[in-house]
Amino acid sequence: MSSLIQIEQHGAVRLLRLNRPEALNAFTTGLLAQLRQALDAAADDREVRCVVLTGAGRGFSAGQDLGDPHVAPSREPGTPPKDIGHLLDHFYIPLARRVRSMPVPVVAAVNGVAAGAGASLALGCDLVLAAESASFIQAFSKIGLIPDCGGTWLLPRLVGRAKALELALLGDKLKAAEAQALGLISRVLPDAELMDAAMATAQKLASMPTRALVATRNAMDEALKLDFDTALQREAVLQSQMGFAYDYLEGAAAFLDKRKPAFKDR
Ligand code: T3D
Repeated sequence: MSSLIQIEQHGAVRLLRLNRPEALNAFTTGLLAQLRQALDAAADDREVRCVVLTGAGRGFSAGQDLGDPHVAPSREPGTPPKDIGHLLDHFYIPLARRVRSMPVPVVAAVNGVAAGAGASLALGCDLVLAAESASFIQAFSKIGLIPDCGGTWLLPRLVGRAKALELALLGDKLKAAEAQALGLISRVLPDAELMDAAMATAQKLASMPTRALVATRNAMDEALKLDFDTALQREAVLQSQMGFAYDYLEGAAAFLDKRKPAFKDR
């Protein structure tokens, strides 16, 4: 594998860094394929208990690479337009599903601009930390597209319909602090502290009961589609599963023994 994704292992934390800094980590099909492979590998590796996603250079990701020959519209008169729906079917949909179904928590460390599908990728992660100088841009409308890679699902759920539509229709740059104030992301840090904070958060998550953390994410996503009573019943089913798992026995025993728990379920 060439190095469009830089991969580092820090204890139980897998750090994945998008690595096309010369184009603000815009997604080519090659980068998308390597990111998917790297996420699959992290999901399959039982030693990995948290994944951190970040970008090399001054950007997180500028979204789809608009010059990628697989998707760039031809300028030759009479050439039929390409069906960019295939790009979604083969790359963005599997990627968005992969992030959302990871068997471990995923932390986005947004180091700079996150535009278009780059913003959707970050916002689809479980926790989103951003540098003060980072920004989020729903760039799609500016080029005649709609939010993708989960954007239409994520935005209204994160900030409500009115603000989601304002962001998506106008496509204005949202600074990290504004994104936090809206509830779009969880935390903003001074630029120099972003990676240390993201890695410390990831190490903390990695030491926690992974199966319960992932079940919490899944239950919350599912509950958005359920009425209150059905959500209560779903909680009971999941809690019953958690109750039979090693981590609950360990967590409760460690509390009573006044010692640090050693969780291992995944
Ligand atoms: O097929 C499909 O398109 C379907 C899928 C769609 C999913 C999407 O993500 S659609 C949205 C695509 N993204 C954009 O429209 C964003 C385009 N980029 C920008 O608007 C700006 O670059 C930013 C606001 C993100 C950052 O601005 P700035 O001034 O900080 O940087 P810059 O100078 O514009 O960019 C730096 C370099 O990155 C530059 O290259 P150069 O001139 O130094 O050689 C620029 O061309 C390149 N770059 C930035 N974004 C992209 C890109 N190259 C290709 N594609 C990009 N998206």
